[in-house]
Amino acid sequence: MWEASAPSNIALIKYMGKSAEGKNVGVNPSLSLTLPHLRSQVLIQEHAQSDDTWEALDGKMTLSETGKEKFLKHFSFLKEKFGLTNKKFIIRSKNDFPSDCGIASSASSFAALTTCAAQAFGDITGQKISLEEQALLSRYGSGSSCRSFSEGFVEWDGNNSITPLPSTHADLFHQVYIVSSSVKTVSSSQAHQRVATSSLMPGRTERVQLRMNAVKNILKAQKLDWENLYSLVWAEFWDMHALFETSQPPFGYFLPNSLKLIQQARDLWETDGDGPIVTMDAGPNVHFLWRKDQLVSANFFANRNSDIRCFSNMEMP
Ligand code: 2P0
Repeated sequence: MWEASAPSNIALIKYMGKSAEGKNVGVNPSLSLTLPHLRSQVLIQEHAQSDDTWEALDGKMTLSETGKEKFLKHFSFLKEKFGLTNKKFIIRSKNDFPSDCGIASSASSFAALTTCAAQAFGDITGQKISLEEQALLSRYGSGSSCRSFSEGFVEWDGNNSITPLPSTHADLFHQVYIVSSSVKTVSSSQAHQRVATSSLMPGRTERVQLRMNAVKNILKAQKLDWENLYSLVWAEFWDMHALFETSQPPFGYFLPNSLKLIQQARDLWETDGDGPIVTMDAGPNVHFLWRKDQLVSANFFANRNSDIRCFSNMEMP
């Protein structure tokens, strides 16, 4: 039996839109921060049945039929890479955070599946593959998962280059507020396709490239330009959500509490000249990043919103 776990990540520069060649090649580069406190775990065991099967590791987690199919398809792809199509396995998985909570778990779960399969198949065949190769293979299962193979900030060019970015600024508090845990009416995979119809798609790559260069410069500088980082990450998540709302037909994820949280952060910036980095994925939940010296503000913010479920790497009230 083989076991592995992998972290999730939150994109500051978003992977949104795939190139026509398929294989989860992003139309633009992206940049994320790894979230070691939000993890998926996978167990793999050979079995005598005629097919690979999936079941929940804790007996509780549910996966939609499409989700299960996508997971098992990636597993088959990995077996093929190692020449192991004749063997059948049972795969058990779970997220360390509740699976019903609306935090996209595809990054951590596909990274954990690829890591675990690489260990298992490496032991069976003697073919050991590097972390870089594992990240590349994971991308075929789910694009964002390729950024979960290193700590800290990670840049993905959208294709075959995944680069950890050395930075002294990655030690941050993270909070994600679960505004809704309902299944999204437009999945991330559908969003990737639908944004191709947006009138704002022309020029998107150029806008991302400018923000990417600016964010990378901030992350590598000795002194952290937090305010500019906030502005760039703010512009980027609104840019992505504007793509959604200008697609044909338009779609969107904002709920009243998403706006309430965002507004509170904006108020903090306006009154104090300081506040958290704010971002959202393709969903209504809101992510905040705080510097370690903002502990008091971060706690105050959490207390004020204690009616909304929150996951964090800080002790929550
Ligand atoms: C990201 N998202 O960069 C962006 C921002 C959501 C919003 O990557 O189809 O689940 O599996 O390659 O990785 C979510 O898309 O898409 C995502 P697939 P994935 O994190």
